Amino acid sequence: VKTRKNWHMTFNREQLGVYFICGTQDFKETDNSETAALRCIEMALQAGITMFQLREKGVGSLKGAAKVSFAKKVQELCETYQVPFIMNDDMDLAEELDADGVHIGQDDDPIELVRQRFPNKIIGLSIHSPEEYADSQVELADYIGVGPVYGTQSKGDAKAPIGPEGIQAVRNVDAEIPIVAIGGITVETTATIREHGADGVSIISAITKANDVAKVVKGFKKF
Ligand code: TZP
Ligand code: MG
Repeated sequence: VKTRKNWHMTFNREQLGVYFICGTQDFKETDNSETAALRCIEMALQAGITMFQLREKGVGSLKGAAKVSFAKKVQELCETYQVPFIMNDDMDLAEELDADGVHIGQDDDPIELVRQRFPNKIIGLSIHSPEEYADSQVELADYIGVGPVYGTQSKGDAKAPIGPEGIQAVRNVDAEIPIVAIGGITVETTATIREHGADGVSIISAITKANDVAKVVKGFKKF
């Protein structure tokens, strides 16, 4: 177990409950992926997601000024619903917009530098296994994202699925650290995942591809 400081005074593990992640690339089958994304994000906020991460990344994602302008619109929505706005990977944009937090993977800026740069932001770090937990400075993070639990279509370079047992394996080495599970999660698998030690679930496609976003979000909220 690594001793952690309460970096972000307002962060608590309940905020990981239903953590929605997306970017316009997750709506590329629609006519206007930006409009579709904003509509979905607002429905999800209205239905009660507890945290939001902008992950504008991969094939078809916005770049430059278009990304900045889209991010500002998403941030405004999050502010309206008082839900933390977390930026994936893009530390410069997180600074420019003064996002509530950032999420980084093992190949992004080192967490030591990110924590120096953002002493008061929520920082999430991706962790795949107890070995990666041991090798990472998780004590500088507010929460860890553990997965992929199941197979996923939403991340091209996703690692091998770890199953609910993989969540339990990380929980077993740290009883306290806030954990959000990720990867192929549906309403149906959420109970099992939480029983294996996750404080919450982070989801892309189960929400972005939902016919009824509000119904799915409320389904995730029952746990
Ligand atoms: N990291 C590990 S799996 C994943 C990310 C970003 C994608 C999760 O998306 P989905 O659609 O909920 O499987
Ligand atoms: Mg990353």
